[in-house]
Amino acid sequence: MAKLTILEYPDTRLRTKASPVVDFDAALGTLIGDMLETMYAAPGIGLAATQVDVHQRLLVIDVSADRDQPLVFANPEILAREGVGTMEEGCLSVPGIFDEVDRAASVRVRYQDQNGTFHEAGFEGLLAVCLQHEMDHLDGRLFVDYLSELKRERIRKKLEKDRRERAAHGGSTPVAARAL
Ligand code: GNR
Ligand code: NI
Repeated sequence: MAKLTILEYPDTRLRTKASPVVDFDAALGTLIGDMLETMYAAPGIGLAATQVDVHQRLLVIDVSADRDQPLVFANPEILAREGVGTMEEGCLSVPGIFDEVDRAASVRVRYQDQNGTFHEAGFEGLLAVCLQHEMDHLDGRLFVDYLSELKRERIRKKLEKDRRERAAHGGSTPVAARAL
């Protein structure tokens, strides 16, 4: 297993629209293992392939308290949405920034597992929010896109400054490692 590098806003590679997963082979299994390792190490509750510069429609999630219930979604599609709810979101690609986003409260999703088998299931709560957040990544969207232009510009400037300081002082601008 290997920990992968997570792209950070405003890296334009995060804007890539991912292509469907077509090969459900050993290499996909390796990528999934590496994405899970990267997500757990971060730590995060989800990770989309886009964030590690792999532009396939693949994402992993684990919202369990014990971090022992990994979920894998390939080629996910939302069949139906219900209700709306607001949650404070964060993103490993927008480190240290948290803000409220409105999303569907529950979603019905069709997806494939790592063997290519199709599934259909309903999700709600944090899992539904995380799924929508990750599926946005696969279409090149970030949670900051739902904020005002003013907030987005402030965030971009802060992250560019953080990045410059990290480069200058060899690496440690503290980033809130809370909850996520
Ligand atoms: O770790 C994460 N936490 C989180 C919290 C609220 C809403 C969405 C998320 S996803 C995020 C990890 C990440 O950036 N996935 O793309
Ligand atoms: Ni994210």
